Amino acid sequence: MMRIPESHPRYESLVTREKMVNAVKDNIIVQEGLIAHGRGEAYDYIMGEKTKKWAIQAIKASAVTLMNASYPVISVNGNAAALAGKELVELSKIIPAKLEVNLFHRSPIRIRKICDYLRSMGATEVLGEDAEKLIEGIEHSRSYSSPEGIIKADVVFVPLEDGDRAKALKAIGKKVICIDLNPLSRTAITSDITIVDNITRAIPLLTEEIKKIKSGTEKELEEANAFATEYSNRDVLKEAVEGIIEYLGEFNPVRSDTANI
Ligand code: PTJ
Repeated sequence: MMRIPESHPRYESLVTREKMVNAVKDNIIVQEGLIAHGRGEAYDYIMGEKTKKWAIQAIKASAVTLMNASYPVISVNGNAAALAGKELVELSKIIPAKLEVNLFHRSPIRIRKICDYLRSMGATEVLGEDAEKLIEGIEHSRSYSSPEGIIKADVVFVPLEDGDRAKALKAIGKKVICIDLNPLSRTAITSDITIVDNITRAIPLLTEEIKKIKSGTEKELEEANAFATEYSNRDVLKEAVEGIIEYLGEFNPVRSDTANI
């Protein structure tokens, strides 16, 4: 493994890349996942690599929606597992929600590897190896779902998704929450709530928000519920795009402090 000096201005990004490459070797991520990660990095770059106000709003709405769900399921793919496996396990316990491994580039080996990986991170139950039911309207491997998982869910959390499943899930009556750094994606637009942020930052914040609501007062819970009821995904996505434009508008090539190196 390459040694990355901590003094490198892009240390975190380089360490994450190494982690992703190793996850490919371990059969957790597919090579295409590295390309997807690159797209994510590019979007993160043009929003300053920080959690912005549009993501905070989406996290607030997601927290109470997941808490109120009667059968919430977290769908985990290779990238999500490699980037935030441990944090997703913690989130599933806090809500509580089922974890289901659901892959676009599906293979029995990868399903098993990712289930094992999540168990090694502390998950007691991981669905996905038992997937058999097909979700209507999806013509690829993501259609496979566990009869005890996504099929039964009322709310499905799909961090880092690849497009048309959000639409198919909504068509069969599910509420869909996603994380996607790309506010222009079909998943982002179709979902009920889209957290436009890096999964590595968003999941711990979501867990914290749920803990906060759970330990808060009745009045705070009512306010959180009202916030989620009023929530408009389209408005928040619009804010995200406007926020990116504003951030880029501040860039000045002669002032290095405005660059994001
Ligand atoms: O493990 P598999 O087989 O299920 O495959 C997983 C990938 C990610 C390869 C598959 O779902 C895929 O091809 O996804 P897409 O269509 O490339 O979409 C992934 C989306 O996630 C893109 O819109 C990226 O901008 C976004 N993204 C990438 N990295 C991050 C991210 N969003 C949040 N945090 C990230 N770190």
